[in-house]
Amino acid sequence: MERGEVAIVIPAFNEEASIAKVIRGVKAFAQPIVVSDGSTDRTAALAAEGGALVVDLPKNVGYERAIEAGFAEAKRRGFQSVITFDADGQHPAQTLPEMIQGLTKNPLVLGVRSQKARFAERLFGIWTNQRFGIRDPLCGLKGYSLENYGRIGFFDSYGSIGTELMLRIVASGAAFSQVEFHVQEREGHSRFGRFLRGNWKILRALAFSIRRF
Ligand SMILES: Nc1nc2c(ncn2[C@@H]2O[C@H](COP(=O)(O)OP(=O)(O)OP(=O)(O)O)[C@@H](O)[C@H]2O)c(=O)[nH]1
Ligand SMILES: [Mg+2]
Repeated sequence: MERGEVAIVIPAFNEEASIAKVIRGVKAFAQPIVVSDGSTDRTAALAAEGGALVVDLPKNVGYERAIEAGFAEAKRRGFQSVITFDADGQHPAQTLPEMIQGLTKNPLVLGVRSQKARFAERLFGIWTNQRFGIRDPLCGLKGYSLENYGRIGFFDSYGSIGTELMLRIVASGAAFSQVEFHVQEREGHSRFGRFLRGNWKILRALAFSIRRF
């Protein structure tokens, strides 16, 4: 896959502590597109300075809708594939060559973290593993061919924490590969809500997913 064909979509909400370093890391492999939605720090400015394309939304729209905006931007600019990548420094850029290589063979490549932060994430993983062989459904590192996104038409419709497009692609019978990696320490606190709030959102998304898939 050519360099100009892959966009790295990075949702970033108040990630000024890590965004510059994350962009330096991924830029070596593909074009970063940072989506900042209502960040009140220098996230958007630092991303632009670092050489990322920046989608800067005026208000906070949440994780899925930020990624949705990144997919739309990548499609508009003619990229063939998107890899989603966290802005907090937890994803190592060294996984990208394997992810990009995987996308030349399958329309979906899924990251598998060395550890999962929350109880509900493990529960979600038990279900997806039994149902589809997906080991880490809530990993933020995932690669998609934009052909599937174009056909399906959206990334998320029910607050699936970044799992709906993956589940739709796999449920349609497409092949996928999985790439294991070591989670790096986060800079700053979770934007997602670590304990009760995070677990509750995940359990809600799991209930919706089981009903649908
Ligand atoms: N644009 C945007 N990005 C978001 C939003 N919420 C989370 N993110 C980003 O999504 C990525 C993952 O969020 P995290 O808070 O690290 O979630 P997590 O990795 O599950 O949680 P930790 O294990 O605590 O780090 C980070 O790059 C965040 O900046 C949001 O509302 N808007
Ligand atoms: Mg994180």
